[in-house]
Amino acid sequence: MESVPPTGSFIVPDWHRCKESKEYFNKILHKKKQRQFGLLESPMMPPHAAVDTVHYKIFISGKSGVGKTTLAARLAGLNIPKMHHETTGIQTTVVYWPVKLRENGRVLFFRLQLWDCGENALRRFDHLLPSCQEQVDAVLFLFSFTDRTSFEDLSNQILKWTEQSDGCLVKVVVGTKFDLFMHCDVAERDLRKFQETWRIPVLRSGGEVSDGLGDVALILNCLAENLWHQDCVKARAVSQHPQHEAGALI
Ligand SMILES: Nc1nc2c(ncn2[C@@H]2O[C@H](COP(=O)(O)OP(=O)(O)OP(=O)(O)O)[C@@H](O)[C@H]2O)c(=O)[nH]1
Ligand SMILES: [Mg+2]
Repeated sequence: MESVPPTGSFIVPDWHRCKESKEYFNKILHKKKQRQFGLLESPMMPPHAAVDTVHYKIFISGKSGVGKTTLAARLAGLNIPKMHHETTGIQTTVVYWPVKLRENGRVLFFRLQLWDCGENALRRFDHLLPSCQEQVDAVLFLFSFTDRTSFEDLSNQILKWTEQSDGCLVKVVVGTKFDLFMHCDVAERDLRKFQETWRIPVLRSGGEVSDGLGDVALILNCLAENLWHQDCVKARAVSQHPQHEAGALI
């Protein structure tokens, strides 16, 4: 298993709090909230400060009601649903996130396309899962702090996705409803044990959106960092075995 890089190995953590990042973050903000970009839109920098954009597809996995749609809305700066309305098919949401690479100080825009599919729809219609799996770069595995069965099912979910992938899949676990601590059903020691076994980052989400970008930075930076690491590993493999790549193209 390829080890997960410690936080901050590849990208500058908390960069959104630095003054010099303002000109980049201003491009994804509108009235202090994340801007929504249409299909053909993207953040525009002036020509002298042009920035490359890297594209990724992220699938959000987890049982019905765990908070997939809520998390997608939170990450994109959209209104968070108060009620549970089952997602009846696939819903995609695009999030742009500027990142500064540690290695060379280069800035990149990460374009994360979040794929959220209602769990019941996924069971009902067989054609949905293959579309979600096609060329997916990362999976966010959700469990709810208020539902122990969702936590206990994580291992199955992770194994299933690992079998389907060719070894190149970023995996991040997010515990939702962390704000409902009175009803917490998953202890810290369970999380520690899980992390020791799986070596997958475990993040927390929940509560009112209060800290602007700070609320989502941890999850978006973690995704960006692991996606970048995965790309570096892939690039290294190609440079060490160029004949494999050439063979694949024939
Ligand atoms: N308090 C709290 N409520 C949450 C949180 N995340 C989700 N919820 C609530 O949980 C309910 C279900 O959330 P959804 O995001 O609709 O669930 P889902 O995983 O998309 O469900 P399906 O579309 O049926 O698969 C909603 O009422 C949300 O408001 C959270 O972090 N904290
Ligand atoms: Mg949903």
